[in-house]
Amino acid sequence: MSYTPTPEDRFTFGLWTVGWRGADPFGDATRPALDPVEAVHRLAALGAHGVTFHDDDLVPFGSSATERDAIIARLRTALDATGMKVPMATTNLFSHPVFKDGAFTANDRGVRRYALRKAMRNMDLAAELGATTYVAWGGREGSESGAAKDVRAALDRMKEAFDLLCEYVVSQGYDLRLAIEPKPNEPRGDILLPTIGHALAFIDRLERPDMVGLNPEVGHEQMAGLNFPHGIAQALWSGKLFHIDLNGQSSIKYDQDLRFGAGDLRQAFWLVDLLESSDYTGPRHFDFKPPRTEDSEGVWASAAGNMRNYLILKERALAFRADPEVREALRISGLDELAAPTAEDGLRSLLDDRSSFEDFDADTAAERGMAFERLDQLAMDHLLGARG
Ligand SMILES: [Mn+2]
Repeated sequence: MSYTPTPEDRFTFGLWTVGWRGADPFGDATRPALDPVEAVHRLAALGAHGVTFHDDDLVPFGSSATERDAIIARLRTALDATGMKVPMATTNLFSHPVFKDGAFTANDRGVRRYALRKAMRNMDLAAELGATTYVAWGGREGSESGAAKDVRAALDRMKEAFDLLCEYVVSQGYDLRLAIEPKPNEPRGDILLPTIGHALAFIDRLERPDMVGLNPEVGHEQMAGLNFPHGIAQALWSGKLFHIDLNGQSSIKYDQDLRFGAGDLRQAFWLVDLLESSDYTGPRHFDFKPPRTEDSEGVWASAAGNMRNYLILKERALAFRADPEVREALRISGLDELAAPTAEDGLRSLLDDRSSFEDFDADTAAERGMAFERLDQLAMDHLLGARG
């Protein structure tokens, strides 16, 4: 199998990823600014399918209408020349100091109204460029201290914001769905809708829940110590995996945004195994940061590594599932049993079945070894290339 990506693999990158200049809380930028047009050409040459952007990645905050039009025209030319797509766009509601207390849930009502208008303005551009997913990451929707935020009121305002954004999409006739990106903390001490589970519960309370789903990010769930493939499985089960942010994270610490496959390699393997066996057909979107140690060429090596690692893991996951010994091990471990309903004949039949309880021999059932270790070692052998 070739590890060379093609547009059919649907790999996409945020302009802010390869364009990250390496400024962090302790140090200045280590790389020059990257022209979004160059990013489009370089990513296309590497085999990517498209790019995504925050409004301010493309059009610097405060640009005039004339400047904005010229920038968009240049991008469109680059997209046309390369065949690159824009499947998703999002809003920067966190960089400008006006958003220091959040955007949709800022205590200041004027900031909330401005944030909604800023999002809607970029939705116009997203729709114009053919995007079908609009991501909402509420990086500053949260607090550092208890009394600073009435969380129930803030959730009312968050619901109001999503209801208004959905109404706007419908009123404009756009083919756009919204995708919430959960994150537990950073840059705020604690962020609202911190995990996939919190966001799923929130979506159920919206006026148009069918229009809103998730854009989970690998590192964000792992920052909370959670199992990312489990979260993605629940998002899929709920019909809410609208988009996905792939990257790498090593355990519970600051948001590392390593290239995909770096960090927790085993979770990356199970994630690819899950995505490739699911009905998810959306982009494989990378939201990573090339470390600030890299020069401009190192950025492209880092970008290419994301796609290469995905394709290697895809090959290994497919080989794992196709291996007859694995299939037998899965059967022995009871995976086919788990797929069968527990009481297909209903409650009455369960209650009437003495073998289910009165005559059930718990001690004998307890003797069954699950053989998960042998199964997992087969997966490890496939992952590490130690098989076949
Ligand atoms: Mn991140």
